[in-house]
Amino acid sequence: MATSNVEVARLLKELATLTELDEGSPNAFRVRAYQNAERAVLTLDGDVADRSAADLAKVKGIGKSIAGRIREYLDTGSIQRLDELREKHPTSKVDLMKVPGLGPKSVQLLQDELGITDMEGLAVGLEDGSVAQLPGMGEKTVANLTEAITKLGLTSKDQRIDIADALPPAERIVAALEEVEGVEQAAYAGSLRRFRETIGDVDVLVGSDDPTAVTDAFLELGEVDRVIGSGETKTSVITTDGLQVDLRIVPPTSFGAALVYFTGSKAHNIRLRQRAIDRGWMLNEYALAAKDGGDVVASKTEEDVYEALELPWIAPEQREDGGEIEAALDGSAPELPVVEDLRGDLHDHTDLSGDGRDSLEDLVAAAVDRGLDYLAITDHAEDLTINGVSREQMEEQRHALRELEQSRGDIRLFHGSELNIGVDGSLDYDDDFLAGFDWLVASVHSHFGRPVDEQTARVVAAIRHPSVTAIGHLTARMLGKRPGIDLDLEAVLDAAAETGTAIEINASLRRLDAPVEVIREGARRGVTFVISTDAHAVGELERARFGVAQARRAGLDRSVIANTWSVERFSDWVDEVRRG
Ligand code: DGT
Ligand code: CA
Ligand code: CA
Ligand code: ZN
Repeated sequence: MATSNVEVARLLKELATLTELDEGSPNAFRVRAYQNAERAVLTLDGDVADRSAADLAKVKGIGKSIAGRIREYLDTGSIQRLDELREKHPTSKVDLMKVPGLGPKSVQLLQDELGITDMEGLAVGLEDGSVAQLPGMGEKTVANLTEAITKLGLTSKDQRIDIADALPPAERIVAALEEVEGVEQAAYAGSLRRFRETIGDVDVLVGSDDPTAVTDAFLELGEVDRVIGSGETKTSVITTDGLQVDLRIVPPTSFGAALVYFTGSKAHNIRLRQRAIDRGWMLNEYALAAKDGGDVVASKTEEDVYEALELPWIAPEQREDGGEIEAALDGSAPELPVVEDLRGDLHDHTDLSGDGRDSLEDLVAAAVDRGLDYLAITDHAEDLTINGVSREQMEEQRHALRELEQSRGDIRLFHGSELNIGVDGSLDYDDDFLAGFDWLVASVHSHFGRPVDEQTARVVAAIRHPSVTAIGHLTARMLGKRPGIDLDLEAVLDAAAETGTAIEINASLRRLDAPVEVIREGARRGVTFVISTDAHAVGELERARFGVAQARRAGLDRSVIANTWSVERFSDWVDEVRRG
């Protein structure tokens, strides 16, 4: 994607957030308009910079006034409205909105009544009881807020960033560094490579014999906002997104050893170092070598280092000293999935529901391009007020889908829907109509705050429905924004195992749902999983790899992931699940 598209999308997102704060509502028309425009820019073909304001206003999702603001940025380098909003609402206030339970109205109230504009102020106000005195802040709310800021680690001193905000800039930086002359290898390491949900800082590693050239190129990247420190082989910066990036440059021959070292985790590294010591060697970021800087045993690739330590290469997502070394040694390690194992995608939206961007034809063509053998189309069912699809539209789509499948002949299509699990466990349409679909994902999209027994009952009811084949984003969490619903996981997972209804691993970086611990427990209980992109646009099919990484972090064996199966096996299994 063109750099300017990424930049413009980022500014539109900031405008949406600041407007939400300014207008006191996440549903304000202007907030929605900026959000729609952000999506439109991210999925736009070609460079925004090549389009006039009038052309931009013709793009679906971009209105005339926003088109003007985009052009203003492209022509002048700034947007006056954005500067005004930034002035009025400092970043620390925006951070406050990330605390679950605090919306734009209450953030404004905190400022107006108590002068609280940042996380530290909130922590103090919660402790001294002044927050509890505010209208609408009952004892319960205060307790929830206190728990939320502790749980999310959202204190001003120890800010961690959601993986969704860290991964795209890290990938852009690595891609840019790979283009620099003399760079032989480049990768991100650290917690990001281990695929943790939150990231302290991004560690980038480069193998090159010309560290000066690499450092210069790094500092010239558009994303670098300020430099914290820069030496010959180590440089730390803060990006324009507020992300800390540590760059290390090592000789290409040391790249494998350095990648092991900086991927961590510390606990995993300690175990490796012990195995080195046991063999009379030492292990550092340059090599596995004889003691006192003697002969190098291994250093060029990670595989070499692990092999010398008499271990198979261990997947980065597993490196937490959570039993992965023992499993590797006794041969009980799972066979982890890779993205090429996925032969189908089972949760995909077209432009038939209001929030999908691309047509059925385009989505199917893109799935074929990705080498998929099967695809389920699952537009939102009628009960989702904003985006739901009526029966008639569903029937028309089914007809179009069957014709497309026939005429193409190169992919198997399943006609499905994403149903809404009502607060009482009821589903959209009626049972007869539901029986007419090939594949049904049922998901929680509302009533997130109910007590655990109600949430468990509604989800178990959906699992037990004969036509439902998978549960979408099980906990409905939004990382950093909204905790998952309270569920009795044992009851839910046992019901899924018993009925065969699959639990989805939703690949959106904002969701990564089911969470890792839930996947692990589900696997122990015999649950079948699917890895789904929940794509709302062609470009989002690509995020399958994040769902795979989530499964790898959970140590899930690929044999229990239904969309790694051949279409024949998958289809037989669906029939079985639906027969009960
Ligand atoms: P983060 O940034 O807090 O999300 O977590 P990490 O794991 O990325 O930690 P970070 O950035 O401090 O360091 C990156 C990796 O470098 C870490 O996973 C292991 C390695 N590392 C850092 N400091 C040490 C150390 O003192 N000893 C050893 N053995 N390894 C270290
Ligand atoms: Ca790090
Ligand atoms: Ca670091
Ligand atoms: Zn969906």
